[in-house]
Amino acid sequence: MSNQEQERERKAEAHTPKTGADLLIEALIEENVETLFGYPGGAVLPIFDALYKKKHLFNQVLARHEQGSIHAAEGYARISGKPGVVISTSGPGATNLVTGITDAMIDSLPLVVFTGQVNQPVIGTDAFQEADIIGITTPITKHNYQVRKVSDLPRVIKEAFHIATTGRPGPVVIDIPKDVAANPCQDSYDNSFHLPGYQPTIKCNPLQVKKLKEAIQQATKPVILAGAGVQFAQASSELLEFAETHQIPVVNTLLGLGTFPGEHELSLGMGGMHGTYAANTALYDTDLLINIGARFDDRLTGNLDHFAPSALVAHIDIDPAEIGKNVNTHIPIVGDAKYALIEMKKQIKDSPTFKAWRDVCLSNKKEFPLWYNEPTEAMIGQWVIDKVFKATKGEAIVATDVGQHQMWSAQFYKFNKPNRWVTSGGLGTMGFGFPASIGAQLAKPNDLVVAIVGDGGFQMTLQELSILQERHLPIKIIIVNNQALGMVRQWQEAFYSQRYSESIFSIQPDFVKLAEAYEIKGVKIEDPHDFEKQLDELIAYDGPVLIDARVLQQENVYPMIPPGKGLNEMIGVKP
Ligand SMILES: Cc1ncc(C[n+]2csc(CCOP(=O)(O)OP(=O)(O)O)c2C)c(N)n1
Ligand SMILES: [Mg+2]
Repeated sequence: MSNQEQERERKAEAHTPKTGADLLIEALIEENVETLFGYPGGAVLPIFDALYKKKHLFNQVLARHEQGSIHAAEGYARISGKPGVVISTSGPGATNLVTGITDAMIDSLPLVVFTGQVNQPVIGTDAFQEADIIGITTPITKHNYQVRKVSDLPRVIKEAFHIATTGRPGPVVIDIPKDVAANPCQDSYDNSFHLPGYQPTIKCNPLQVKKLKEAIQQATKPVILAGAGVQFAQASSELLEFAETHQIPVVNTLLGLGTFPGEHELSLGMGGMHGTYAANTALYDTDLLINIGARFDDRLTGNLDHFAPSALVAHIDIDPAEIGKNVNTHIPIVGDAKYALIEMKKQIKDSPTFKAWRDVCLSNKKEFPLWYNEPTEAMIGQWVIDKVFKATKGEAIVATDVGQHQMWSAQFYKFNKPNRWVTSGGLGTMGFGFPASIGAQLAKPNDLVVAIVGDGGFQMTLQELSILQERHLPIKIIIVNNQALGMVRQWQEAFYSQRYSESIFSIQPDFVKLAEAYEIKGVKIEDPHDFEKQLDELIAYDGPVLIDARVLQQENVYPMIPPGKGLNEMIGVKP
């Protein structure tokens, strides 16, 4: 904005009274919000107008669909550790956010979502673009508000940021009727609020840690299960120290990947349905399972009757509702993972060595590694991911969509650091990966971001290609293109007698032309040698790239715990 323009706006501002919308913008500035994912519409016109006057203070991103906005906000939150902020209009704008809000809720991502609402006098009359977003989002938010008085705005916004980012993070919706945003507002954004009913426990009870200490001293086969809670608590270095000091093997959950270095000797890799043999066998045989910040999702546990059947279970979680929800827990430790690990360090100075057990785990890891058959003619997904891992030296931020390519990414991209992995774990939301990569790149503009997507899921949100050129985001998109809904096809092959009901694409867009339509470099690669030859250059390319990597349709994700089976019933462990 030129000085002249600024002066003109300053004068205009001095003559117009402050509104609810102005206060909202003031609040965003006070909360240090830099990046905003918004999409305008009738009910939020006052908010977008207030934003216009302060637009130089924000990095505003106009996705092409509200689902794109919210997944981008999730990717941003996951990588930056800061809340993702979304503004949408009422009715269809708000309902387009529902999948992303649910996704953020189950994966514990902090979001503050502002939805416009119709004017208060017509609420409840089926007014134009009215939707009961409070009713709709009540089960899928950590908390939600409808602001009925402009003087409530400061408190509500302050509480919302606090609730979204503390304790177990999650999405908070603030529904703002148009008249509340447009009304004059005398208040300013102050910092006081009072939430006696919301006091997350950060510091765990040392007596519970003492119980864990005693359990470790009795154990012969301990295992650590590390989930996303370790990342949220920024406790990776404490986890590493704990595991190394006591030489306890570590299994990661899907969302916990990177919280413990994937290439560390003590890492057994991912556990669960498509986890490693070493991880699942350790979870099955252990006599002391130490869960740090994971929620015992059914894709991890498999059949609960076969989950850690002889183990004493300790569970550290900031959300007490998670403890004992799925798995009977003997030592509950409620609190922040970093605090708990520091407390453990204070209390557990020495422990027996678990050398014999550790050697069993490490020999399983060596003897039953993840595998694939080296391609000769056609590429396969696992191989593509392995090559991307090597070409990016394991340093990229990787966002994936949902399906086979996601599981292969989790298996073959070894994350050695936290804050590098963006995936939809709990909800398994197709269409998540590509917009989430945009949020990740905005959070870390100087880092290499790779979006690994399926040909199916990419088609759900590919309209966000517009943002890449517009914002100069050099994301490398790799479509693992099996011309199928691969994961569905795999299940139909294995469990539905190869009846491929609606899982194979008979036509697809020309993805290269599509990239070009958005002024992005696009390449289609079918031959493994070409892929190897071109990959380094494409990764190093100074700008966005879309790679349509054609892979064998019949390839399946192994190993696998078949549905309904237990950790000890894996198939496809060896070629
Ligand atoms: C929104 C949504 N709809 C349906 C599904 C069910 N589903 C899970 S994986 C999958 C196939 C994904 O296909 P693609 O994106 O091509 O990835 P691939 O498995 O082939 O790697 C489907 C349909 C889902 N997870 N999310
Ligand atoms: Mg596919």
